[in-house]
Amino acid sequence: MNRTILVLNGPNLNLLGEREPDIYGFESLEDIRIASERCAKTHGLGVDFRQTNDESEIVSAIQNARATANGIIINAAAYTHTSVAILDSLLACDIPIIELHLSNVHKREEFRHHSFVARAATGVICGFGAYGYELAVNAMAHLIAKADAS
Ligand code: CA2
Repeated sequence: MNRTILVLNGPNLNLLGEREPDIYGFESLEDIRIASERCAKTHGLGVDFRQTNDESEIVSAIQNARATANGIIINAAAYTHTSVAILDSLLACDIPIIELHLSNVHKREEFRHHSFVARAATGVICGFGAYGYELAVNAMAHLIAKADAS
């Protein structure tokens, strides 16, 4: 059976590589998509990699993932810290969810320390830059294999 991970990226992440490399690194989101797909392939998994600046599109993508994906990796960007709507859609999913951030949000401003997404996540990865996406794909492969075995 084909297994797919939805990798969902929130607002402004389309600017990666263009601004603030000291915080977010030099890789573009396209570089990250390619690395994520390559990593997923080593586990026999597919990736549905998306970015949107629109909160309602994120909610709809999460709702659709209930029928089309085996796990969700989400970097909700600024919506991480504000969106109950995204949290509610994640809570309605019974597939594994990994919260991901490029930066170590706990080392940054106070308002980034709280995450609504974390309440729905199996685990959280932050502070590893673009490499965090590969860490998240590897962790998701483990969670999907565990779910398949049970
Ligand atoms: O560290 C992360 O991955 C964040 O999710 C990134 C968000 C931020 O609001 C979160 O607190 C942590 C911001 C994404 C903005 O991305 C940019 C990339 C390049 C230039 C400007 C913004």
